[in-house]
Amino acid sequence: MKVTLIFLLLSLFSFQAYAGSGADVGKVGEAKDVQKVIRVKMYDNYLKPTSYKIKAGQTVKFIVENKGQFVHEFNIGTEPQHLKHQLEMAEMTMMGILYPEYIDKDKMMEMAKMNPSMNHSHGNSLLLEPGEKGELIWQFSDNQEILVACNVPGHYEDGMVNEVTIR
Ligand SMILES: [Cu+2]
Repeated sequence: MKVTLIFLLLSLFSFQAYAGSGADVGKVGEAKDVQKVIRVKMYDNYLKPTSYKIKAGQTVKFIVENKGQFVHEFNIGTEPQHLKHQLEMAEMTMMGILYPEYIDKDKMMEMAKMNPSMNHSHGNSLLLEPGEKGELIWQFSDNQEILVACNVPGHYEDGMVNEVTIR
């Protein structure tokens, strides 16, 4: 059980933890390299804009706001990566960390203490409560299969998944 928890939280905080088995979709970018800023609003259950046009190698800053009544995630990955992450999100729900309207952050932090490598909250994903705003800087690869999605249980199936066109 303990091992499962560490793996789960590691996956949550660090993209690398589950990128190993998947395709290369890029990496965390640096503020000085930002070439494009995209504002994203998350609703119940869809994202705006609904598609993104990005150049291969471009560093993009996403300013993401949760305008919905439920917790939503902004996550950059391929379909297999999203499907894998959905299992972890479902596990978070079962453990009483992730609720439809909020995240039990104390519980999440308590579990993160078990592994010091979880200190960096940067990655390919933002998990936001209603009203919360977050930023993510990502340098895209030339992968044509990249999707932006929310992996909160049920939301992907509901249509919270958008295509990224890499030119
Ligand atoms: Cu969602």
